[in-house]
Amino acid sequence: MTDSLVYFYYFISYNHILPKTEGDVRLVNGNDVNQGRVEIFQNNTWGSVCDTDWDSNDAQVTCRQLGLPHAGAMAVTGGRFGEGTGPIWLSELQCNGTEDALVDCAKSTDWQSNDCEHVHDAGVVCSGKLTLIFPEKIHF
Ligand SMILES: [Ca+2]
Repeated sequence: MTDSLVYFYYFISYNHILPKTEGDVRLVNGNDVNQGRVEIFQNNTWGSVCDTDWDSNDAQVTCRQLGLPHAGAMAVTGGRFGEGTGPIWLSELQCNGTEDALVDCAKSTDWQSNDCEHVHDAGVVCSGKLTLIFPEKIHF
């Protein structure tokens, strides 16, 4: 399949059909389906991840969990994909980059035990294809 077909399949399956389970992740408000604000499903509610300690290892795991290209995954900080409105479930994630899911990563704080604010919502860009990024919305 071409990349766009893969992304289309991802978009349909992950965002609209498959039931949500604890620890699922999704990307919100990106310019393409391979990027966006990271939200994780916990306690039947989608919530954000704080950008404290958010780095490329954490981004790689997010992309791998979604079945998206992860080798050149980039961590996006500072709520650049917009600010969420739900709980801020996770902060200070310490992924080593090889985990299959964000919930498998070590973290310095427990679920929702942080004083983070949505202006610090974390995001990812799951491929190194910089042409997919709209530069007016992301500034590294
Ligand atoms: Ca980290």
